[in-house]
Amino acid sequence: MKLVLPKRIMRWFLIVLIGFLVILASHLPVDAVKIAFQSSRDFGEFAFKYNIYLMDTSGRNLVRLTQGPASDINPAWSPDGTQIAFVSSRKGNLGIYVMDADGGNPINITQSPNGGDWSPAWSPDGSRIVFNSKRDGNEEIYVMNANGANLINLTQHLKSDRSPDWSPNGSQIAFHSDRDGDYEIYVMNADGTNPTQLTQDPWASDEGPSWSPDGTKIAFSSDRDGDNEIYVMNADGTNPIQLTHNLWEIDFAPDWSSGGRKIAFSSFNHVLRADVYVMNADGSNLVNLTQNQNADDFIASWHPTPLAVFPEEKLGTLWGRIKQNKVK
Ligand SMILES: [Ca+2]
Ligand SMILES: [Ca+2]
Ligand SMILES: [Ca+2]
Ligand SMILES: [Ca+2]
Repeated sequence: MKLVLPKRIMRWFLIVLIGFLVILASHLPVDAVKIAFQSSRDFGEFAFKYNIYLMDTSGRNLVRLTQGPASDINPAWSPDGTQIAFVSSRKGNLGIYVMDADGGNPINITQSPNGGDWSPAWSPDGSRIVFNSKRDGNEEIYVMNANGANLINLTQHLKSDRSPDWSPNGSQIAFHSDRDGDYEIYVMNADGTNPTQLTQDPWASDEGPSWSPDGTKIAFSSDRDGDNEIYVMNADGTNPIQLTHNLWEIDFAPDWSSGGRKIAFSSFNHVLRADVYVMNADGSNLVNLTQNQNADDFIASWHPTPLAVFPEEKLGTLWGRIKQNKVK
């Protein structure tokens, strides 16, 4: 009889503990399992043409999302993971397009006769797309509604302003510019005001900023030690840390996982063939996901939500039902 009470308490303790852990787990950030990227594998060596592909974060289950003779590049997931913005030459010059996550329904949303549109990124609420373009003679950062309306030049600076990335809280846009003579990372308010220089590295090209999902850090690439590597710094520019040490490889274009635990990036190896890599956010556990020596695979965009849109996954089915408003 003496042991009954402790056993019962033990059982309730375990139930409460398991319940607590389940609730905790459901609130932990989760990394999505899909990465979009551009690949030259359909066009042969040195064609410098690309299609957009999808793969698992294991590097498996490749799916081609675009086809045709034009180049499709620079994929960028919408924040809800249902669409991908990209750049295509299918109308002659480079314009911004948006397609469904399965590659369907591509729509051309910029139609500048000068083209030169590049590097789209979404606002965190999905309502706007920021990109850079040299349509007016020099590279500027432009913002527009996600359907292409209300185009605004945010930078209006004679130097090259490129590679915008919207902060997760929506208030700022990071980009790189050579306005001090060489490329540095800058942030500005989302309306283009108050541009602020974050890196101060003369001679080095600091490029391709990517905000961490919690908004506290910015990853970027730099050749400040003589060879292009991935770095991460606080969002105010302090405490830069070198994450990669891949001598003779050009590491660039970092993109954080949805949960913030990993960073995908692109790397040209010593024979200038590109692959997509993933590492932990501290630089450990580096993995080559594409491992394709016959083609260039680069510009990774990590799916932004843990709910994948793909029917082979149970969560994907749930997401599909949410999309169709069948789950209220
Ligand atoms: Ca400019
Ligand atoms: Ca610099
Ligand atoms: Ca390197
Ligand atoms: Ca490759």
